[in-house]
Amino acid sequence: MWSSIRNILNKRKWAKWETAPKDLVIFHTFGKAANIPSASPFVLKLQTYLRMAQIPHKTDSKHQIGPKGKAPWISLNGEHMGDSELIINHLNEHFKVNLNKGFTPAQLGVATCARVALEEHCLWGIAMERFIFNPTQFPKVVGVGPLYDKILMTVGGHFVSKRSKGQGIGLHSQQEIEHLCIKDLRAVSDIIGKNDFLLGSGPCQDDCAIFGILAVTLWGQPNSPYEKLLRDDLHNLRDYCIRMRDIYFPDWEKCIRPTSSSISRGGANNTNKIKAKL
Ligand SMILES: N[C@@H](CCC(=O)N[C@@H](CS)C(=O)NCC(=O)O)C(=O)O
Repeated sequence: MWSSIRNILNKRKWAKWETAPKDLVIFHTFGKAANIPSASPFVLKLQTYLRMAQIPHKTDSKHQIGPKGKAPWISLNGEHMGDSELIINHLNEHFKVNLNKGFTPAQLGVATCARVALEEHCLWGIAMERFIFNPTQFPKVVGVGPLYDKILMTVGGHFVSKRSKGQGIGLHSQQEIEHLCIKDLRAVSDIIGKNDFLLGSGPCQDDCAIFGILAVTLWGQPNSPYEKLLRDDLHNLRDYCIRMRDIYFPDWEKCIRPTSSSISRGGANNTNKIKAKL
């Protein structure tokens, strides 16, 4: 019932996107965060994919929540679509993109498993850290004002608590959850090893998703055990984030929301200096 009403209201609200130029992707997303273009790993994933695939797009942060009740979503040639992975599959077909050339099915299988471990499992540890275990930090990343922060943390905390229990991970203790999620991050660190990218010296499609989660862990999760792990221990993951950022976001500073408390990380294409600062 509610979803039918929502669909009718949305159709009216989104009518303006139906007249966008042909083949221009309208990328609907949350606003910029401090230190990172988006605090949402799925938004950052899709934003990275659009850049990797060089697909023409325009960003809209007015209509943030899409047809599946989540961000990111896109409008393309009069159609609206949600879910980062389904969107990527659709754009691959529509624009004849293949970012997986040169990899074997076995390698791509590993990439899928790494992506799913981070997006569908580790993500819950990250969300619980943000909204439940350490809720004073997340407003510093996304916060735009005390009232908004309060609503976000109250509503977000309610949903994360409920959904993480539905997923299963939310039934564990904080210590158990951290143990499980750190295990995921260590597994991805082992897969990347000394590679520049997930599967080797060149990127594959799933690098956008891996970057989405890892970048949020490193730059969007202050004072969390996961941030600490990447900064102090899993240096190949930290360096991977810096590498992806420098390659695909040479305009990173323009993509983030400036705040007085932003961590100084130097300019883009400045990997060594940045490494020294991290
Ligand atoms: N599977 C979806 C997940 C998207 C998602 O969970 N987005 C979150 C932000 S990180 C969201 O919009 N949450 C709002 C809500 O659940 O109400 C995708 O890949 O796009």
